[in-house]
Amino acid sequence: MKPELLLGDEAIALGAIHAGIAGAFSYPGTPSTEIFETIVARTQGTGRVWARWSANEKVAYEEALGMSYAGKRAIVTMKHVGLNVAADPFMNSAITGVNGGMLCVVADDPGMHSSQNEQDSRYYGEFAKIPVFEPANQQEAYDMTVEAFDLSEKLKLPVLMRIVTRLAHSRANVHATRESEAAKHETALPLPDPNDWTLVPSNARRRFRRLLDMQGEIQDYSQHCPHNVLSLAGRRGIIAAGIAYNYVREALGDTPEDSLLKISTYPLPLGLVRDLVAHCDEIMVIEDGYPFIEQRLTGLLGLPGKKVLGKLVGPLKQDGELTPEIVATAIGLPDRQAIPPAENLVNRPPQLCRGCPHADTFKALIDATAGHPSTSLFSDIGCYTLGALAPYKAVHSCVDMGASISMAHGASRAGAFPVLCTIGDSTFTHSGMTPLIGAVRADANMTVIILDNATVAMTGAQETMASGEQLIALLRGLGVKEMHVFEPLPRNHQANVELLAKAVNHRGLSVLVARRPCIQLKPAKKATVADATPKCAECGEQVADA
Ligand SMILES: Cc1ncc(C[n+]2csc(CCOP(=O)(O)OP(=O)(O)O)c2C)c(N)n1
Ligand code: SF4
Repeated sequence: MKPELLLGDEAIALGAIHAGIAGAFSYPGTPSTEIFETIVARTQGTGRVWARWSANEKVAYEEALGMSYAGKRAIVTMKHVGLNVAADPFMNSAITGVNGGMLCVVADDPGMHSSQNEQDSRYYGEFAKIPVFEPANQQEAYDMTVEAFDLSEKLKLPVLMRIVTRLAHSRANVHATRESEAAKHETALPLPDPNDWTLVPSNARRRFRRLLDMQGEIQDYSQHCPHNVLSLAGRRGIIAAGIAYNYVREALGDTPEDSLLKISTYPLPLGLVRDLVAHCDEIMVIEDGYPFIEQRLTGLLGLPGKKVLGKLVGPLKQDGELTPEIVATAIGLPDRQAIPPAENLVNRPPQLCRGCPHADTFKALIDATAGHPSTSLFSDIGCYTLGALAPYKAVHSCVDMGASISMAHGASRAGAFPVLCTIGDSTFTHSGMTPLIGAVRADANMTVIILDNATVAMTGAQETMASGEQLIALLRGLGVKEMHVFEPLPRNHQANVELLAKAVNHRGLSVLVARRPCIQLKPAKKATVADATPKCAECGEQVADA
């Protein structure tokens, strides 16, 4: 079979299809988005795989868990912070266990290329006490995905796969050798015992005991997993995990003088780690993300008689992403310079596209609040977060998805005035609806501006859950009374400033919807997703001169 040149994300997608998944569940987030998109592209029209974006990662996880309960294989994918959102079902699914094989793939982003933190998902795997896979390259990403489903079904536990940006978004040849296995999983497994899945305390205690009792079996799998490889040579040992193993191999060549332990599964293969430590005087741990392995190796008191290097005592930094150059220097090879970018490539700071509807909303907001020097504007996460940068400099906080509305509510209760928040249509259905219910009930003194550009623009224009009149109906259903729609366009600027100023001065909650499609949407999509002429939801009149 001819190899295919695949992104790490694409390799995982192909592995999941070949493992016989019946469903893929996800909420977009860089660098994980392409896993789901590849599954959709490669299975479209076959009727074999259900794949629609979910409202958020918790929903995606639970949908996958439901499919697993019903006896079919399911994959759920997300970026690292998505697992915070899905943490509740994630932790509890380790107690219920799974029926059909279930794999959760989480893409970490060391270096924060497009994220608000660089948390390391391996801690979640240890926290839930389930097996974790960390592929070192695209071929392993494919192979391990298929193996993860088999393991999940064997142990009746969910399996976590942790990847990082560089693996997700770089390409290598992949031999997809397991295609024929998909057919074996077409028939659903029998339904499980409901007592195992109903986590009332008596059942949960019994199931947690089962999880604890299985730890030996999980450790045994890790110990014998062929993806963990120990080669003993010199008295310096290097432990390298995931993609960091590639960097080490690139630096050391094919016949390294050092002893080398490649780690690709967790819990750590204890026997292999012990053998390396016994053989070596000095051990260097190289891992992308937090010093997860290093910390477990040294514990509280260190390793008597051994020198351990890595991120805790150096030479590696605890923050940022590893690169082949950083790793080579840490190992003690002569400094290598990364290939510099072409001279004619200028550094371009992120900014809103020219003609972006969010830009017109921020311009109107700035003018509407000009008389209020103590304005607090809580933003959310999306393209509009760029309202924090020049020339707008209008945003005062951005913490996590959905936080704009809840933080604004909290600030208004502390007496802050005026309090505004901006939230995109996708972020609103992801996690903005619940805090809005609270703000409506309490008639919080704040102004919520929902930026309805009819798409999930920031992650590549995926479909949004509610836009146009659907969004208005949703807001009405949540009990919003004071509500207006405006179209953020330069020609509407003055009318929009007046509308916003009125809302800001209104005592109590007001909700405004800035409705205009993202200019990057294809014209056909724009026409179908946005209602042509926005009408004010409150009075029914055409807004401004749209
Ligand atoms: C928990 C979590 N999941 C996913 C993401 C990735 N992400 C950032 S913003 C965003 C949604 C943006 O859509 P929207 O709110 O509609 O704003 P737009 O970009 O369209 O302006 C997503 C999915 C994230 N940062 N955090
Ligand atoms: S992609 Fe769309 S929403 Fe994002 S900055 Fe560009 S025009 Fe604005």
